[in-house]
Parts: sequence; structure tokens; C-alpha cells
Amino acid sequence: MNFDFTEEQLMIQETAREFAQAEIAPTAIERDKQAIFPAEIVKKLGELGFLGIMVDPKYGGAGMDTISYILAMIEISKVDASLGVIMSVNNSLVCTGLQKYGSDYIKENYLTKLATGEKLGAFALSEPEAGSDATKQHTTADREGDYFVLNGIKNWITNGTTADYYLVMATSDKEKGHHGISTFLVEKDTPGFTHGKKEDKMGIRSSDTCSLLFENCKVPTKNIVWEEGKGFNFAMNILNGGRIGIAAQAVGIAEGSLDAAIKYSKERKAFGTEISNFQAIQFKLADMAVKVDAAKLMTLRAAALKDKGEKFYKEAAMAKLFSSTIAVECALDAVQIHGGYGYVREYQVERYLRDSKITEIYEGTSEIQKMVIARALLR
Ligand code: COS
Repeated sequence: MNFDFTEEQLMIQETAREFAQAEIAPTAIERDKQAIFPAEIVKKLGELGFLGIMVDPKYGGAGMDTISYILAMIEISKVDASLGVIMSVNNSLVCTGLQKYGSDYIKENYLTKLATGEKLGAFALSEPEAGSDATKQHTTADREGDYFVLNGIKNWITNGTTADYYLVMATSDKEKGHHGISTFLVEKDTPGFTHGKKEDKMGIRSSDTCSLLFENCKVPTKNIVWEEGKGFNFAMNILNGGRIGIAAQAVGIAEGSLDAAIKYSKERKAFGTEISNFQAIQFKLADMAVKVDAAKLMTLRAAALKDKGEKFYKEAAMAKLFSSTIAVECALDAVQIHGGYGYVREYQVERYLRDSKITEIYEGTSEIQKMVIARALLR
């Protein structure tokens, strides 16, 4: 596998790096503290083409590949994982979902606005009683003429209070099990659709997460994505790609932790010298660097397979499982290297630790990734 990046890929990486340092870093601590959604930054991300990186330019996207997307995700998440997840959901779950499975009507009316950042998207699969066991969708969609009437609750929805368009999985035919689930594109102001309170989270606090409530919410039949009964397959296929995005987010957190630990260890003095001169610190840094590199390579491999049109779901699950595990480990090590300073907000690494944990949970827990990998091995 060749990882000599093209000029275009390097350019997007550099643009993301500069943007993250100049526009995201200065407010990251305060937004985390106050749980402020970065509306202005998200708007600028859209203007840079970072909200529709893989979307065909015909629909307002940047027309880049998954590798470019991964490189950008790493740079953004290295500075602020909240921006990483906002970007990831819009790109991997919503835009890719609509580009791959949306009708011409949906692409023309919705995808273009999402890819340019004029509108923001959300993906609603999880429910109070359907998290890992995602086939058990309790939200219902009953047909009434040219509409489906949605009733139910969705949980843990990223961009929940701020999105304009929501991809909602709901059971339209109870008799057919998961083959009776469909995906509906729901606009934010549709009557009968409201959201619950914003969750007060441990990490990624600058991204907004909430539940969604549907009470006799009428959605036009033409807003079905793919076709009736394909909603579960849609969610699974799209989540495979989403997991590469979350793996990249985790790589970003891990790399950010390593960078912070290197910087601090070269500045902090103890026992008459910089702590970077101590083997205890050096070995930690070396271990962190090996983990970051391995996670990045696994994530790029999954992205490269996807770009080649080959099967990638096992490799995506492996990349997410490994990258999220090492993100937590690297953030913990960075806190330890910082000592007391690692435990206070000013030095950022405590945020990396809080942010890292969610990568082991959303878009399929680590246990679900192991299930996916094992099933692929035993097939
Ligand atoms: N990629 C594509 N299709 C997949 C898939 C994958 N990774 N995993 C399962 N599927 C498909 C199967 O091929 C099957 O399709 P058909 O019935 O059309 O042949 C269907 O999904 C059901 O699969 P299965 O019978 O294996 O269902 P299970 O309930 O045993 O397991 C898991 C499904 C657990 C793999 C699924 O529910 C899952 O991924 N859960 C986690 C959901 C998740 O990531 N939630 C996060 C929400 S977004 S924050």
C-alpha cells in the first residue's frame, strides 16, 4: 500500500493544520468549559470545503478522497475533538449517505446545502433501548398517503440541537424485523419534531448532543433515503465508513497528546534538568509514538481500501478499535507526564483524556468492533 500522499492530499492536510491552529485552538478551552457549540468555526469549515470533503463537486463538495478526509480529520481533532466529531458526522454519515443512496431529488435539494456547509446534518440511529443492539428500532413510521408519520425517541444525537437535516432510522414494517427499517430525511422545523435537553457530557463538550422526539411527525415519502426497508443496511454500510472517521479523530487526540507531552517534557525541569532527559519519560514518549504511528497506518489502510472500492469494513473496525484504545492510553500518559499540570484545564491534556473516552463508545463500542472483526474472521 502506497502512502506517498499526493500534492492535493498534502494541501488539505496543511490547510486543516493551519486552520486548526489559527481558528480552533484559541477558543478550545473556553468552549469546552462552557459547552459552547462553535457555530462560527463550523461555518468557516464549510467555506473551506471541510464539511463535504468527499462529495462530488456537482453537489457542492470538494471531490476529494477518503485519505484526504482522514488527514484533515486528524489535524482538526488534534486541536479539538469536538470539531472533529461535528465534521465527521456531516461528512461520513450524512453526506456520504446521501451521495451514495439519496435520490436525485434528495441530492439536489439537500446534499448540496450540506456539502457546502450552508446546512448541518445529523444521523439518528440510537434509541433509549437500541444502542449496540441497533436492529431493535422502536421508532415507528406509519404510512399515510404520500407521508410517513414518525413516532419515537432517538438518543445521543451529535449535532442534535444544531442540525438542519436529520437522517432518522425508523421501523416502517414491524413484521419484517430489521428489513422493515427505513431511513427518513427530516427537516428541523417539521411539526411534531422536537429535541430534548442538551446532554452535559464528560468530553467533546463543544459538540452538542441530545435526544430527538417524534410525535406524529409527518415526513414526505420522497424523503426516504435509498428505499423502504433498506434503512438498517443503510446505517450499517454508512457506519463502516464513519468508523474510519472516528478512528482518525482518535488518532488526532493521541497525536495531540504526544505533541503536548513532548513540548512539556522539554520545558519542565526537575532534579536539575529537563524531564525529557529521564528514561522514564523517554520510554513513555516512545511508546506513545509507536501507538500513534500504528493507529494512523491502520486508519489510512482502511481509507485506502475504501478509496479503491474494496471491502473495508473489517479494517475500519480494526482501525477504530485500536485507535480509540490508544487515544485513551496516550491521553493518560500525557496527563501523567504533565503531573499536576496535567490535571488542570490550562494544559489541555485533561481535555484530551475526557475527549478520548467517547471514541471507544460511539459509532459502535469497542465490543461491537470486536464482534464485527470476529464475524469477518469466522465467515
Ligand atoms: N456492514 C454492512 N452490513 C452489516 C454490518 C456491517 N459492518 N454488520 C451487519 N450488517 C448487516 C448484515 O449483513 C445483515 O444484513 P442482511 O440481513 O440484509 O443480510 C444485517 O446487517 C443484520 O446483521 P446481523 O444479523 O449480523 O445483526 P446482529 O443484530 O446480530 O448484529 C450489529 C448487528 C451488532 C453488528 C449491529 O447492530 C451494529 O453494528 N450495532 C452497533 C450500532 C452502532 O454502531 N451504533 C452507533 C450508532 S451511531 S453513534
